[in-house]
Amino acid sequence: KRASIPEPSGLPFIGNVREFKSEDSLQDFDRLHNTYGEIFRLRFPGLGSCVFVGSHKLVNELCDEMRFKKSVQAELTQARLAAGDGLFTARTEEVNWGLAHRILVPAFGPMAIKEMFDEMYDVATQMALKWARYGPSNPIPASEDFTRMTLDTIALCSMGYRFNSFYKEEVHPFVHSMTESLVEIGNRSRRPEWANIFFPLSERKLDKDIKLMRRVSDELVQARKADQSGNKRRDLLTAMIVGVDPKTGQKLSDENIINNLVTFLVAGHETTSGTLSFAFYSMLKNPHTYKKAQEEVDAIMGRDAITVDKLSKLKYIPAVLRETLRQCSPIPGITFEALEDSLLDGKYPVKKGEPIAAMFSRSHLDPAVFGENAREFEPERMLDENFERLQKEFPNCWKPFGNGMRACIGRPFAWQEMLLTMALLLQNFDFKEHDPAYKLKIAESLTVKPKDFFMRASPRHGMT
Ligand code: MNH
Repeated sequence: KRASIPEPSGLPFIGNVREFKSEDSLQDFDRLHNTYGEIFRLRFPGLGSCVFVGSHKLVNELCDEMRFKKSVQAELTQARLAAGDGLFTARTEEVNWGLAHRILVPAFGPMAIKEMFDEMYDVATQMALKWARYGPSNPIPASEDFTRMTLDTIALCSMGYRFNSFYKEEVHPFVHSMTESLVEIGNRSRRPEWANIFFPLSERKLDKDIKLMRRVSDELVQARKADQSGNKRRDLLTAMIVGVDPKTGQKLSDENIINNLVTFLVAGHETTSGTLSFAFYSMLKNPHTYKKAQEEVDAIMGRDAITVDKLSKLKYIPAVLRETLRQCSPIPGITFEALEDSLLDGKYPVKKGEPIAAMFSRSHLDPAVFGENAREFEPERMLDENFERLQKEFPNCWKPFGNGMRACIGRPFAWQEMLLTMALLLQNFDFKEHDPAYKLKIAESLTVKPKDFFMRASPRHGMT
């Protein structure tokens, strides 16, 4: 009882590209799922095809590492121009993935992350001071400032480098090149390789931007290696320079260290920033959740300094973050491929190697798991006990950090940074929407985040 995977009819030469016509592609995917069901295939001539799945049941099947693996194609192949065989863009079979994974897992462990707390606090406080000075009548560009904060935080914690984004109107040249190259990497992934010859200016600019990012990263590595000051920093850069793989006894090459520095800077900030913006957007649209979150912070922190220990006592705020990541995953889908020709759901044939995208933007809203109110923001369902029960009954129903051995290595880092930021902000400010009529718009690059989202902040304790 084989079935064929539904496919919208395409056009010669351009295939299904016309399906992407809404303000953002998430709306297009939602529409396609509504039309074709929880699985369909799109074809992009010159680029190949991709199967998209949007139900919990099918996503759960893809998470089986005996049958499927992470697929590095399309955008991820293009991203290799900048990040090479860094952890995110490496194929699992590449020697350097296993090597860097084994060396870096301990560097992202609970002790190491705790040690980064003071530097995270340092950067988060810079943002809070800026917001205090904005005062209650100026709109705060939430997404932009969260991006300044998360970028400064990952650079400071991972390699001891200060971008000082809160002290500059202009972004740092590294950040400029990173943003520009991500756009071009996106453009490149939407055209066949042979067409690049028609974009010589973009190609040259991309090359220049990538060279700049890699030169800055290289300078950081060389500066650290040459540092004779008895500097005892134990950050990710140190781990990569001195770390020895317990399995092979090998160390990382300079080339691979640079690939991973670029990887951390990119992967380590957009996602965290997007989650914080979505969290504040959702809380402000659902004021009872905002009130509960602030009451929790007041009960646990009072007006005292925030500590790692106090963060671990929070119950509701983690639920707010989990609920945010369920509804608005900054990485709205990840791509798998079958290890062998295979049948999905026992009936849909897929060929070995064809990319299959697990769309969390859809599967995280599956009524079979989350009920008829799946599209409502309800942090209660994500409180520890409920969250555990849900995951037991519906394995892989919440996957914002990816799957299995290729899951996010930065999760504990992001979690601590997000809890700290939420606590610090709710402790010190009362927030309002800048424009109550604002409806969520999505900005897309490699990740998604809110576009044009502004808030107002009144200092609560005469903070100056
Ligand atoms: Mn992160 C992989 C989501 C924060 C560094 N991350 C992934 C994947 C998802 C993801 C999804 C899997 C991608 C795939 O299968 O193709 N990451 C997030 C989210 C946040 C996040 C939602 C914040 C919220 N990530 C961070 C931070 C860092 C980081 C912070 C760095 C400090 N992530 C990575 C790296 C990988 C990754 C590195 C690749 C890991 C691997 O494949 O070995």
